[in-house]
Amino acid sequence: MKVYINGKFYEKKDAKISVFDHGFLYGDGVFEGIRSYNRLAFKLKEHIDRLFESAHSICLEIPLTKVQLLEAVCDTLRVNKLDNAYVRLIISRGEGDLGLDPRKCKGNASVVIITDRIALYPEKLYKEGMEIITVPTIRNLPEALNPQIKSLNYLNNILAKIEAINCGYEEAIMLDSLGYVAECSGDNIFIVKRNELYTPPQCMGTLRGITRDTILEIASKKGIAVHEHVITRHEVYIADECFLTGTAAEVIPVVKVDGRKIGSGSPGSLTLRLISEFRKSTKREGIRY
Ligand code: PXG
Repeated sequence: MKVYINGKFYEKKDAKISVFDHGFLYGDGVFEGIRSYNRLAFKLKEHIDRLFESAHSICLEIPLTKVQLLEAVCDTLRVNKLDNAYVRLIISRGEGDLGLDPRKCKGNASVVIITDRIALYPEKLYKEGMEIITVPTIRNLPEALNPQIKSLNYLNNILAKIEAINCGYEEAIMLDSLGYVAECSGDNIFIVKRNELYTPPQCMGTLRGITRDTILEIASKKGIAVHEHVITRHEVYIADECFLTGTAAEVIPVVKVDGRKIGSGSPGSLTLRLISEFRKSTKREGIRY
């Protein structure tokens, strides 16, 4: 597997970044997780737009244009001869000194593109649904570190993941500072009640997920009502269906939350329909490479 670093390809063992890079020292940088299906990079433009927004928000100048970055992602996929892949696109502040001051980072930000084979949850979980729990760590306050910024500092999410794993679960519901359901450690959350969809609004400490947006798009095309509305844990417990969305997990049903069975206790019919529609869209949409 070859890794792209600042315009050059390196073998995995030689793909290295300085320990003085502020991405390593402080998590000072931004990233995206992208997938490709049958040589179509799914929603690549949307991921690159979000990356530029994250970078702009932290005053980080990406040393490539959007078109150049899109080409670099496609080149990396081609060089690695990957038809189906997971892509990690990382922009870090670059090499500086041991202080916080980003002005000390001489030269450009570092651009890294790593590709890998797709790591999915086992297919069984998509058929039978997963069990998740609410964890004590709340999502970052938007006023402090806005979850819209996909920064390299993911400790907030990692703490939630650790708390879920310590309790024997793979994914965690994170609440916002008011106690409403925000999202999961690496996924957005949806519930279904009376055949209508509900998902927390993005202003409440929730990342505007690209998979979430794809589900909203599919729902509107199919005439399914969607409410971007605050959700309480109680509303999750009494929902007819629940599912999570994310580039890594795609769309995955949830059948138990905090020990409460959701709906019938197996993946709901609307969830299964949306999984099927989502998979169809990954087959026809994207940037060909
Ligand atoms: N919320 C958070 C906090 C995320 O990190 C999503 C929602 C879903 O967004 P997209 O745009 O992918 O639909 C994410 C996704 C992982 C992993 O291993 C997930 C993400 C980043 C890194 C790793 O599951 N982000």
